[in-house]
Amino acid sequence: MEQKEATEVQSVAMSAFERKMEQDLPIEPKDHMPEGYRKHLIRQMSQHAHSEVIGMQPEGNWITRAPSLRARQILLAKIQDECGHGLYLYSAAETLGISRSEMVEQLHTGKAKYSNIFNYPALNWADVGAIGWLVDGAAIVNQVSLQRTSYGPYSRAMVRICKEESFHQRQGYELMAKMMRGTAEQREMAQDAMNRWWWPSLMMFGPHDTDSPHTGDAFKWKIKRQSNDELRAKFIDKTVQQAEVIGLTVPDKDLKWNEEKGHYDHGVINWDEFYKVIGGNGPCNAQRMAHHKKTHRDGAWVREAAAAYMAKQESIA
Ligand code: BYC
Repeated sequence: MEQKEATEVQSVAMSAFERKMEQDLPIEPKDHMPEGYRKHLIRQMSQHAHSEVIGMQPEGNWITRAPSLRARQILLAKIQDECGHGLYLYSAAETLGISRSEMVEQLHTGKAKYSNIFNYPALNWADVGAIGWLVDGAAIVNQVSLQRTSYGPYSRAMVRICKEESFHQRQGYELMAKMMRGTAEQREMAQDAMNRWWWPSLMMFGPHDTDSPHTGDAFKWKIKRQSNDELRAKFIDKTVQQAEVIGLTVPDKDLKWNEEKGHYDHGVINWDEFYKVIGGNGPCNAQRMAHHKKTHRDGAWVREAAAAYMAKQESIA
């Protein structure tokens, strides 16, 4: 009898989830949800949070070397935003029943990934522009789409993140435009940065749809609203025009407008490089993880102090 009742409760809860899905209503933390949906979100959201936090490293190197006070203030504000994005996303993921320390543990043991793009070095000041313009530009195309993702806390985090991300993209584009108006050497630096960041930025959207194992479930559960290839095409279309305006050349000899599709066709993406990088063997993987682990260890006293303070407040109340 008890077993029968439990099964009935379960099936009513499941149909409530399905009804919400059908009606395009957000799924909230206390709603019943299939285990696969919960796991899928934890994987994606924690990886998204890790990307925001690890993503501070390549640009962080340039705070003390920014060429003017204005540039330094802008870069500092941008990097602080990225940290905030990581925090919103960790908090949103925690509503699914995983703790922040478990997520960090998964990052440190290699179980959780972070975006391929942050395993490349930022070699000079033009790279700061390329990161803002191309990396944040790619991220925003993906994140605008995720504003309509089915999980309420994730979708709401995206709305706020997108507002900040558009400022990031513009600061990067402004920096690149300024360099393109500068000396021959500066123009060369900007083009070189574009050449190095273009292809890894295209990889940020993930493998082609035909090779993307999670896309099927992601569409079924309305976690993704547009596919990896659709979003990549959107990014290419708008970025090629922006490059032309400031005189940069897209490093792809096969790039060609396809009238029929209404999109650019692009050259072959080096997926061997992508899998090598996300498998832990990119140019900076070891450095990024070592830095994160050290900083996490060094910050242990802050977490302990915050926990002790909270315990004290609770004992007073
Ligand atoms: N990098 O089936 P697929 C930022 C993995 S940060 C690494 O297509 P899915 C910023 C994928 O995880 C913003 N791994 O997966 C911060 C899966 O492996 P697992 C970062 C990747 O989830 C600081 C396997 O490949 N944005 O803006 O359906 C400074 C198969 O892929 C990548 C996000 O994180 C990749 N690029 O689609 C500046 C967006 N792509 O998990 C800027 C949120 C794929 O089975 N994430 N993989 O081991 C998403 O939208 C989706 O997860 C993806 C992939 C589109 C990335």
